[in-house]
Amino acid sequence: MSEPLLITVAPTGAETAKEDCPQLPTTPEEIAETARACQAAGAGMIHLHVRDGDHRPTLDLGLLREWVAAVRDASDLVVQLSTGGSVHDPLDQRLKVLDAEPDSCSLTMGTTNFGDDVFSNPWPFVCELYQLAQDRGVAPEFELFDLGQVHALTRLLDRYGLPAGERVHVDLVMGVPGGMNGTTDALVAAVRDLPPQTTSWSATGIGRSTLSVLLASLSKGGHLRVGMEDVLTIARGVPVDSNAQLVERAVAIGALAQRTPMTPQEARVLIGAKG
Ligand code: KMH
Ligand code: ZN
Repeated sequence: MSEPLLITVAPTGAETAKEDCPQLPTTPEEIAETARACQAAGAGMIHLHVRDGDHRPTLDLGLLREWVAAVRDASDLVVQLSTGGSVHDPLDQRLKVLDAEPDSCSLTMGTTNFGDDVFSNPWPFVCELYQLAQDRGVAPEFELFDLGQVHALTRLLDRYGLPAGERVHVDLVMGVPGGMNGTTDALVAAVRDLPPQTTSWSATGIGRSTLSVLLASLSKGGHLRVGMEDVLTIARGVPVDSNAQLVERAVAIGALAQRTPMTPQEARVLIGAKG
């Protein structure tokens, strides 16, 4: 029997402006409705970036807590907070994200050119954030933007051991201008080199690489991340209506590969989240 399919939805991100994309969920009410609709469509986990009252990215602890509570009220989704934030967020504030007590946190394994910007993840920061997640019992999702970061994950696990929940869940973020290509060949190379401690992995392709990465991941037995953080069109020149539309498409393509969406509870077990 085929393994159930984890679909993570990344609904907002930190890099798209509300005025450029009014359907982007940027308020607690919109994120609650998004969580409800995406769970109904087949998502098991949500990767959250929080926005302030002006729809701008923020790491304000009060707002982080409010968004986590809004998602928990509206759904059973595993709540993963981004510790990547926006390319402009300072490292010390990114460490404080864990104070909002998410089930999971993203943890990027190295610095990446990010279009014209730099997504900064120096090694000492990565180590500090990882040990904090271990201490707090928060399940990390290791985000890998290039092959060097696959190697860095091996180093991290060898030096500091397993996460608190003893599961190693990886997300390959492909097609960022500055990171690895969003191609089948790049995905195969990254999966081949994942450390042996890896227990599950998903992949997402940014922009026009979204479908090729989705299909490559399914063909290698991986899981999926979809959402408006990563892609804003459903077909060339056609804007996405809602995050649920992207989840529904992932469910439909997953069904062709004989994969059934995981429930949030199954997702919790898969990644080693508490509760
Ligand atoms: N916004 C990107 C610079 C994460 O969430 O951990 C970083 C990002 C990764 O989205
Ligand atoms: Zn993110």
